[in-house]
Amino acid sequence: MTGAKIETVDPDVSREEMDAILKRDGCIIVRDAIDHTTIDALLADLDPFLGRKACGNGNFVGFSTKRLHSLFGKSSRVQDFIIHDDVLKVMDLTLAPWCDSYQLNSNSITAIGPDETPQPLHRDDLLYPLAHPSERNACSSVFWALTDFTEENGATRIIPGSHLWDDDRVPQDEETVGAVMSKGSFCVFVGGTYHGGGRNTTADEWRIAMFTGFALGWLRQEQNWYLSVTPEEVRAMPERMARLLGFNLHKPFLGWVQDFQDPYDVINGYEELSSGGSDLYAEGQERPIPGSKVA
Ligand SMILES: O=C(O)CCC(=O)C(=O)O
Ligand SMILES: [Fe+2]
Repeated sequence: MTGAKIETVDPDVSREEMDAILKRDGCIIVRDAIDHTTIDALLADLDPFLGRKACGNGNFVGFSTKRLHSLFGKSSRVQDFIIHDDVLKVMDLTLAPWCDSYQLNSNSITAIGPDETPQPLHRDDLLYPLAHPSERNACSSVFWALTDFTEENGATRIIPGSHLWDDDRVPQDEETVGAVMSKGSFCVFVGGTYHGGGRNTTADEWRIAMFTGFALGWLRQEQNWYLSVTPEEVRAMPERMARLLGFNLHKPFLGWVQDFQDPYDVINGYEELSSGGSDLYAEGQERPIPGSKVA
């Protein structure tokens, strides 16, 4: 330990205070942001899948850790943790300054079981060829505590301030701090922050997290949502959720379909062909203007 700590704030913390902490530390814990009833309902939906899921078999994915993916088809509660106001407030601060719209990068359950060894320390923005420190944050990671996170059961280890380090500095275990937090809280860190899953020294406790990663809207997403969710599932979602998955047009014209249509309109049944296209965002327009119908 170096004396560094991870700041814990209440959900009603001001944007200014949160921004200052994130800029300085690269990480923050938001305490008690979701109620236990919602968590227990999610865990009940996922329990059969987690029960039969095998543990990982590798240094990075662990040997006593279960990872569950494609959660949208497994529980209707998943979106409550993604389009959560407090989570989006952090993304507005850490990603919105560098894109028109940010997007969901990855979503999974990480359940660290008894006897797990620590995960190697890493930066989640290793997905992208970035030099550090980078003025533009590429991605931000959210870990929802679906159980209490303790020093003993594998709370994520984070090095506050390491988002400001250059690429030569090697992170040391002694520099990490455990993201100790109560069930219903979440920790967030920006992409350049060194971290890793913690050691679980308990005899019988599973530390269960929902990982929810976000990235700038102009980057390739870590998970390919277009093949992970069905069109029916997308149509049943709130618009914000569908757009975060990538059924969205990033200004000025990234990701269009057919004749410059917004993917959100197309997945919802817009089929007309345009007569040749027009500027997607005319001056003063909040939404793209789809091509006009061929007569
Ligand atoms: O489960 C954790 O606490 C951290 C996992 C992680 O950082 C990862 O898999 O990238
Ligand atoms: Fe990670």
